[in-house]
Amino acid sequence: MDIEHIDTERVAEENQLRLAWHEPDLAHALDVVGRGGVDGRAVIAELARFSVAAPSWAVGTGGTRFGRFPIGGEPRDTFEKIDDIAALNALTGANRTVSLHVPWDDPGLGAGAAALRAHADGLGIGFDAMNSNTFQDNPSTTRDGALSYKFGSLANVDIPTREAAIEHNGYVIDLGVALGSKALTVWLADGMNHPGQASFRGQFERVLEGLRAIYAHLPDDWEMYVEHKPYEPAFYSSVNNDWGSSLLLAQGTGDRAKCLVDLGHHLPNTNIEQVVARLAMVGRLGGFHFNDSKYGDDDLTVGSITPFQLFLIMLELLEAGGGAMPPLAYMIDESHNLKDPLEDLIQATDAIQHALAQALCVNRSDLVDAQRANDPAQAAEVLHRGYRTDVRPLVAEARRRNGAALDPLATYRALGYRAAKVAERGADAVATGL
Ligand code: RM4
Ligand code: MN
Ligand code: MN
Repeated sequence: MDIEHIDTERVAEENQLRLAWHEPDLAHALDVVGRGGVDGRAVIAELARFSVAAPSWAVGTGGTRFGRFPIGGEPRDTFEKIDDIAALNALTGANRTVSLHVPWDDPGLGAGAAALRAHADGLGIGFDAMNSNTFQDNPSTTRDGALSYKFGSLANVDIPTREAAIEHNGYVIDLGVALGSKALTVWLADGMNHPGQASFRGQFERVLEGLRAIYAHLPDDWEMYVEHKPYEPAFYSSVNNDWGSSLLLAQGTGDRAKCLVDLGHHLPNTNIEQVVARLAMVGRLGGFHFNDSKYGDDDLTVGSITPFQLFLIMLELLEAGGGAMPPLAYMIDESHNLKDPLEDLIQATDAIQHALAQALCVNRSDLVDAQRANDPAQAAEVLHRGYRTDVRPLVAEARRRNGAALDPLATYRALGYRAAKVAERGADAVATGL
């Protein structure tokens, strides 16, 4: 496959330079995990199988309300965003799908969607969950500015506004069908900034009613995910504020309505691995957004702040999937304010693969034995044996088997992708999105 500016042959050449030390490192890693009773080849196979979607809005630089510092060469349209994601996937072998946010990335129904799908197909990229946007006013979602989401979308007391929000979600589903997607993610900004502004109960009931109307539009083989978040942009209360509310909404909507866990959408110190276990236990875990956070919805690089927590979350996901990653809609949801967005996505994917590898290196039957023996010290030993394993050669090998790079960041830099894109797209090209 010919991927513009990331030539698979060049990737192979770069790999060749590293094989002399990769091979002995890999042999050693397989020995080490084997001594712990873990089949290293099965770990590599599961790593090679796993893929996480890249969001269309993350290939441009992010920013805060204080400023944005674009790096140049950003994709100018959705087609170029897919080009960047194909380049990312050529390096990682683990980002085989894109998750679109509409209307930021709206190809239009009919010919537009068909052309985008053909472009993505040609690059080996599929379409993961679709994201709707009723948290901003856009002409295409507000009947050309005739109404506004300032006071909410599905929770709004104004009936035409609620209807427009439902209609927009229906449109996003239709678009997704044309692209080959199988799921809709609904994240709402609805809530309150001021006590007394609205009725907690009324808002929740209206959101539930709206979700049911959207669900009625869902094809039989589709799922819908509701994504909770405690605050921002609503700073007093959010309608879908935590996993309890999210579960109520999913259960009240229908069997194929599930919850989405975003790692940055929890109040400080929340036990996220327990949230994952609970939702999986009742069959309502459907989507997953990776990032990391120090304070709130910081959208920092996966694994950069709380790597041990990420490892524990991976263990719960593996538990839910019977030793393999369960078939959820996985996506990276980060904002790249300082790094080159593609470099951050490479590092995020790498961090996910490392945490998964560490979790796969936990000897699960030893853990169960320690739990049955009421032996927390031994349980900790078993966990640490997995967590402290140097899994780098296993991850690199999984990538190599997918035809991707042993060292994706160094290879990205060696291939000069960003410089080529600055030359092609311009030093002032800025992507759409947040
Ligand atoms: C939200 C949430 C959603 C994402 C938007 C842009 O905080 O994480 O998943 O679509 O941001
Ligand atoms: Mn998210
Ligand atoms: Mn978020």
